[in-house]
Amino acid sequence: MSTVLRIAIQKSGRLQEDSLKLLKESGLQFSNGRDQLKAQARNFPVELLFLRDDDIPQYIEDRVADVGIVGENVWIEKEKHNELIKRLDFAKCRLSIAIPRAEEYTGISYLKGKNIATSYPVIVKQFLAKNNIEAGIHEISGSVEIAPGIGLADAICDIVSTGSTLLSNGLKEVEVVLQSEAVLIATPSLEKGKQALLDQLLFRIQAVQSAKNNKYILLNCPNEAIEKITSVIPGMKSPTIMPLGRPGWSSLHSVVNENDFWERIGQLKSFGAEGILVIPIEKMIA
Ligand code: PRT
Ligand code: ZN
Repeated sequence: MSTVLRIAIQKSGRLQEDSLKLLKESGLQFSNGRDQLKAQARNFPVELLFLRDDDIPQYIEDRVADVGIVGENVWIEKEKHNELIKRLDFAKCRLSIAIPRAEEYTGISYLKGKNIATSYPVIVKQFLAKNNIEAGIHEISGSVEIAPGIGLADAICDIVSTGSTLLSNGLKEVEVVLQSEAVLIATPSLEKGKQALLDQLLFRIQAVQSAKNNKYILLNCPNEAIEKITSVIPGMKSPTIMPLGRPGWSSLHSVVNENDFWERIGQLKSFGAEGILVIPIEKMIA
């Protein structure tokens, strides 16, 4: 039987769409049957397994799946024998402790002797131990944010993204326990053939991520500005420079990083750049 890499992704929920999108952008083609348990890629030896996110670390430990995509929070909480292979830059959130808004928070010692409701007992326990705090942990599986209001707990530890859930339940965030995003996890020692497939996939994911973080930039500039401009947008090796029809002017093509995009544009304009065009990049391979 030929080697196939089995990738577990969330069946439905916050991770599903972006997980599939990443794999599609990495060139994998699947027939979309949402209700199915498995899907075979048409053009790459990959099989997808659609599972509940909480079950993915266990399936990987049991080697039913080889790799999987879960929130870092789930990966840590489940304490399975899996390795974090790559951070995937989506489903960003934080796991935080929150208390009723009317309470005065006096620092972490406030939590001493309190009862904290959470779906993440392992992570909360580690956090409390690290900070030398003794507190009770009340594990509940959903609707954690209502626990203080119904007298079930003094505080909660739950996922926060915009903070609006806390707000509408009369709570305030007081400690960030963990920053999380979607991660690719895998069995520690994959057999050689599967590892080779994973390496190919990682190479593609890297190309997709680099492309997202960069833009292709074209501009016109007076020839005497070329050196200065090159120093701020050196590109992958060096910019492409072509003479314009107008004497003394050139067209310069390069790559600019998303993070310092606006700062660079400001600099380029001050150096005399004109007619600046910025274009998304689909894949980027260094
Ligand atoms: O059914 P299954 O078990 O597979 O899914 P699930 O319901 O357990 O998980 P799901 O789909 O809700 O979330 C999957 C993963 O997405 C989580 O493990 C996190 O890593 C990540 N993620 C990112 C979030 C959020 N953002 C998020 N906002 N997970 C949950 N929330 C919830 C949070 O629990 C709270 O109720 O949204 C609320 C807070 O959001 P704000 O915007 O009001 O702060
Ligand atoms: Zn879940």
